[in-house]
Amino acid sequence: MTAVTADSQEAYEAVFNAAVAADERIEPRDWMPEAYRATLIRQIAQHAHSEIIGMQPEANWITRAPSLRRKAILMAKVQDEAGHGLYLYSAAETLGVSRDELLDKLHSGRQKYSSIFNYPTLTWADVGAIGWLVDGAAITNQVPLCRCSYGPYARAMVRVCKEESFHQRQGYEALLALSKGTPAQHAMAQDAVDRWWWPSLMMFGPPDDESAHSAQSMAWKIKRHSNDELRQRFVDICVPQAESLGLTLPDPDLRWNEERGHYDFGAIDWSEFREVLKGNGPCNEQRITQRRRAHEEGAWVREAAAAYAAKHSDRKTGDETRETGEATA
Ligand code: BYC
Repeated sequence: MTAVTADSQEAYEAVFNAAVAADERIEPRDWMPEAYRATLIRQIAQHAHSEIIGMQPEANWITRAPSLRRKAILMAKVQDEAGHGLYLYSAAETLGVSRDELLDKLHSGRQKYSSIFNYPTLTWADVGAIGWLVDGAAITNQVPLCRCSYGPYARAMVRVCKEESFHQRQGYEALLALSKGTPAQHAMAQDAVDRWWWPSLMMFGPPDDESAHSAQSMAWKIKRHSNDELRQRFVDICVPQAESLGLTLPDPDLRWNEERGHYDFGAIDWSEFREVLKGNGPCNEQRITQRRRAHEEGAWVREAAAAYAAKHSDRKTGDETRETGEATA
């Protein structure tokens, strides 16, 4: 971003607006409007929280995966989600908030995580449906975020999307195996898709005319597409994939619209979405209780890591002192 010479607020704002208009990246040390910073903190924190809460429904199946191969794959995937949380908390920290503060807001319900993770994983097929639909929806939403105007978030998204694309394929492959298996396995796959389809469409957020933040976030080039545009893109991708899987999407109104060049789909039950956001989804309480417990039980790990880092940095200072021949205080 070009250096700011004038010190007036308008001059800073003009430089910021010009950088956004020119598709340049805003970096942590650049001046930015406070509302831009707050919007990014809200979205990135919510995204980070979703990654770590999202570990729970899938981790539920690690001990019961049907083979060693499936278990190894699932463990790697759940571990990837933890990694995504770490990149995202680090990106949020560049905006001047601490990870402790963000976790505290998650644990006290002052920040959200994605609605999708408040649904239970009832059978092994749910792991496949999450990979195919939930990770698929996440990629559709996150690929445009690789071009987000805020540099650290955009860069984190590049790696996240590469990993999500593996996740999506493993889910598709696991569902395909079930769909082509015994009639009972096929029925299990169909049941999982029936339960995960509509909540996956809700992941994209409320319809455009009810989306409080979309207009401003798109003007700032944080979001590149509206919630409804991305939802439509996802439906268009999923319909042929469902056909290849030999599974049916649970929507009788789903049909190709030649004129629009898109699939039409049925009405989403937004009252369900609002209830889940209010904390009344099937697993809201379980997810947050488990998260708080994991945080408390992990206190000794954080303390040990901090003590190790402090010891390590003392030793490093000692080494440098020896090298320069300076006396230590
Ligand atoms: N769930 O004005 P809007 C993953 C809230 S993790 C809950 O449209 P915005 C994975 C919204 O926050 C993937 N809340 O908002 C992990 C706002 O409330 P506040 C997670 C939602 O921000 C493990 C209000 O509704 N992905 O892939 O412009 C295993 C009005 O909405 C939801 C991300 O986080 C929702 N679904 O647009 C497997 C992507 N939708 O904050 C997979 C990054 C909306 O004013 N985030 N709300 O209280 C985004 O792209 C945007 O934040 C959204 C919403 C599209 C989600």
